[in-house]
Amino acid sequence: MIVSETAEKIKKMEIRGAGRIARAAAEALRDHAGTLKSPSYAAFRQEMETAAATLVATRPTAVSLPNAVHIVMAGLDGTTDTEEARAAVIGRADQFVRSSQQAVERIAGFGASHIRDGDVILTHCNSEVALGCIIEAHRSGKEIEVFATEVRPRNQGHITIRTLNDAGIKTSFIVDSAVRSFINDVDLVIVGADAVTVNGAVVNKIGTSQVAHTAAEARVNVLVAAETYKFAPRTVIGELIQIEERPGNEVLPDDIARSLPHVTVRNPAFDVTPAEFIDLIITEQGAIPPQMAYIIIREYLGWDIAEFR
Ligand code: RUB
Repeated sequence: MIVSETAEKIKKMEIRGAGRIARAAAEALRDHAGTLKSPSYAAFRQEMETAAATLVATRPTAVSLPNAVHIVMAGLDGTTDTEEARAAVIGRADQFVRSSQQAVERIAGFGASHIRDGDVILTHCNSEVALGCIIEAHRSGKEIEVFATEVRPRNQGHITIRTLNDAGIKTSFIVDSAVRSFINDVDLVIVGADAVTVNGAVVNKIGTSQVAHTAAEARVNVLVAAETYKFAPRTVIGELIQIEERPGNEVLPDDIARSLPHVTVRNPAFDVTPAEFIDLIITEQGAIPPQMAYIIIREYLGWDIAEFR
């Protein structure tokens, strides 16, 4: 797919979920590198950088996106030969997509081991990795049930319940505000992440922090399923994760909003759950307490602090 098309699809949320966004961006860069007919290495690099910037600008919260772009674009370094750079970018993109898919599978295995026979699990939004854990637990023969939230305003819960239904998992579909009413029926919360900060805070779909807070009050464990490329290296130098605010008409139709001149619709797409409300973050490198997020950034993302200058 061409870069502008992928960027548009990510913006419009036709491609959504942090992992899928990252893979789509890597593939778009790979395809772009494959088709460019740049007259020189400098021109090739310039065109790749423009494409990378277009992709990164689509959705600001999912750190998987700049991380994936960074990993792929590193193929441009260490050479001034266009064909070498092209091959490196294509190779890195393919490798990223492969390892991302493997990470989802590994996390499913680790996550499933934290789910006991008979557990009732609550999930919020539509996370490929969180669902992977739930489906793997079911596949391995555990009798489980799921509560899935609706996820206003974009209703990602509808995708979640279809996936759970197709897997044959008994599911209760609830509105977001019903979480506290049902939390005492729940044994475990599992959600995904758009970003994990150095202090172990998890940025995920709006409402996740409410769910986690409710779970903490009810002494229900909260697991976050997140590949290591969702950890945010720049938080090491104190950068904050930008929370995307989407158009108000996702929440309230324009004609109604126009008739209410004193009302402003606020529509943040994500929120921040502090580490204290999270019991474990399950990565493809194993399950860690959120306080160990720094280790993942240092050891597994392996980014050099010098890169941030
Ligand atoms: C999706 C969302 C998901 C994370 C993780 O938000 O918050 O929980 O992205 O998803 P949106 P995954 O629908 O606005 O993109 O595990 O699939 O990467």
